[in-house]
Amino acid sequence: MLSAGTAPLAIGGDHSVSWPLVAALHSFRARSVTASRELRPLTLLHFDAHSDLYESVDFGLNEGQTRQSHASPFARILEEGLVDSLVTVGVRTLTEGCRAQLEAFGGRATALEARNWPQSRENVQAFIEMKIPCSSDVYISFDLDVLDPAYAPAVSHLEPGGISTRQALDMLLCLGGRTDHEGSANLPNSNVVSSRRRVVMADLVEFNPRHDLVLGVGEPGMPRQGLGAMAAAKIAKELLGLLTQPLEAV
Ligand SMILES: [Mn+2]
Repeated sequence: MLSAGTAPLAIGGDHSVSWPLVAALHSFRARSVTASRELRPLTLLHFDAHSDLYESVDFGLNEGQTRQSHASPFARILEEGLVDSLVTVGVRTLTEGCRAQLEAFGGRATALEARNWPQSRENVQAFIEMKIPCSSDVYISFDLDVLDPAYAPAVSHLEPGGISTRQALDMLLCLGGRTDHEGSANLPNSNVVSSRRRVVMADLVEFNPRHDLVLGVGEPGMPRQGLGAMAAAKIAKELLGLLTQPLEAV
């Protein structure tokens, strides 16, 4: 898909999928370097209740410590230098070990905790301006559990105290230079972003329909809608709206 010039959105799976996806993007970018064309910096914008930075985890499955799971993708991505920087937002589970990992990666990794979420659109924009260089290519990794369970209970690791769907959308819209309206999936914005941050690939992960709250049960003729499924669909639509820029165009 990358070779065909499209900017892919990966949907589904747990967070372990992000490591191979980012590795694929890194390898594609490395092949596209020419003498006359330098790579733009690559920033990974990571929405998540968790930092997913564990060096390794023992899940108690008689497999011992594993370094390849949904708890560790961003440790591997940083170790392998697959991105220039990692910006994690909405996190609210930073253990001492995770904070130590963040520090170990130095200035390449930063985290915006949910409790410090900017309280206005202007401050969200200011955060993006500060953390993501204007000339950046951006990979967005969106773990649905960044949203508070009140908005998206359809995840495996429920973590209260999260951000709202509105707050997540505001950051996506600010990233795309759109603060006026939504529905950007219907409005190709290639002219808007050509000299700005360019979202080149994204994933939306950790949706678990078995934990969803289904609305409309028992109402004859009414469609049954999952609360978390609706939130995921909205996020997917806005991610698609950001992925409209052909990769060849700089
Ligand atoms: Mn998570």
